[in-house]
Amino acid sequence: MKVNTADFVKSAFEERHWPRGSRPEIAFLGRSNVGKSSLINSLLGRKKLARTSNTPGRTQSINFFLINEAFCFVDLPGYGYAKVPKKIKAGWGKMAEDYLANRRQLVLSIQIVDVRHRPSILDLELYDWLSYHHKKSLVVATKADKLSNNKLRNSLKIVAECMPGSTILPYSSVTGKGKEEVWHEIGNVLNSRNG
Ligand SMILES: Nc1nc2c(ncn2[C@@H]2O[C@H](COP(=O)(O)OP(=O)(O)OP(=O)(O)O)[C@@H](O)[C@H]2O)c(=O)[nH]1
Ligand SMILES: [Mg+2]
Repeated sequence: MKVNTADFVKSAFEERHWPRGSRPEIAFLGRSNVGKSSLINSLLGRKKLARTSNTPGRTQSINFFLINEAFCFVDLPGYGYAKVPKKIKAGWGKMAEDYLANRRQLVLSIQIVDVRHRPSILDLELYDWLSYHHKKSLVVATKADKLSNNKLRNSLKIVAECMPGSTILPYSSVTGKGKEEVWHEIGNVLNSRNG
C-alpha cells in the first residue's frame, strides 16, 4: 500500500465525537505501552503522527487518522496499566468496548502483543471477545527487534498456542520488519469490501 496522505483527524473522548461518514476503520488494540502508536507511525512512515511515550497510558482518547482520504486508523487507549485510577480505567474500558461493539465502520481489529511475553489474561480476554463477536482480527507481535531469530521463533510459537486460529505477524517498529505483511492483510480486508 502506498501511503500518499496520512492526517490526524481527531481525538475523541466521547462517542458523539467519533467521525461521521462511512470510511472503513482499522483499530489498533493492546495493553498500555505495547507499541500501538509506534506501529501506526511505522506503518504510515511518519515518525510522530501518533503520540508515543515511555509513560504507559499515554493514549487516553480514541485517536483517528485518515489515510489516502479513503480509510482510517484508530488508536485505542491501552488496557492493563495498573497505576491508572479505577474510575478512569473503567471509563477507558467502556469507551474502547463501545467502539469495538458498536462501530459499524470497523473492518479490522489489529491486536498488538509484545512478542517477548506470553499474552496476558487481558490480552486473551480481548482475543476471546473479538472472536466471540466475530470481529475480523489480526495479531501483531511487536518489538521483534528485541529477540534473536531463534528466540523470536519460539516466542511466536507461544503466542500462536495462546491465540489459536489467528494470523500472527511478527513486527518491529524500529526496523520496519513485518510492514509489508501487515499492509498486505489490511489491503486484503479493504479490497474485499470494495468487491
Ligand atoms: N525496540 C522496540 N521498541 C518499541 C517498538 N514499538 C514500540 N516501542 C517502544 O515502546 C514504548 C511504547 O510505545 P507506544 O507506541 O507509545 O505504545 P502504546 O501502546 O501506544 O502506549 P499507550 O498509548 O501508552 O497505551 C516506546 O518507548 C516505544 O519506543 C518496537 O517495535 N521495538
Ligand atoms: Mg499510544
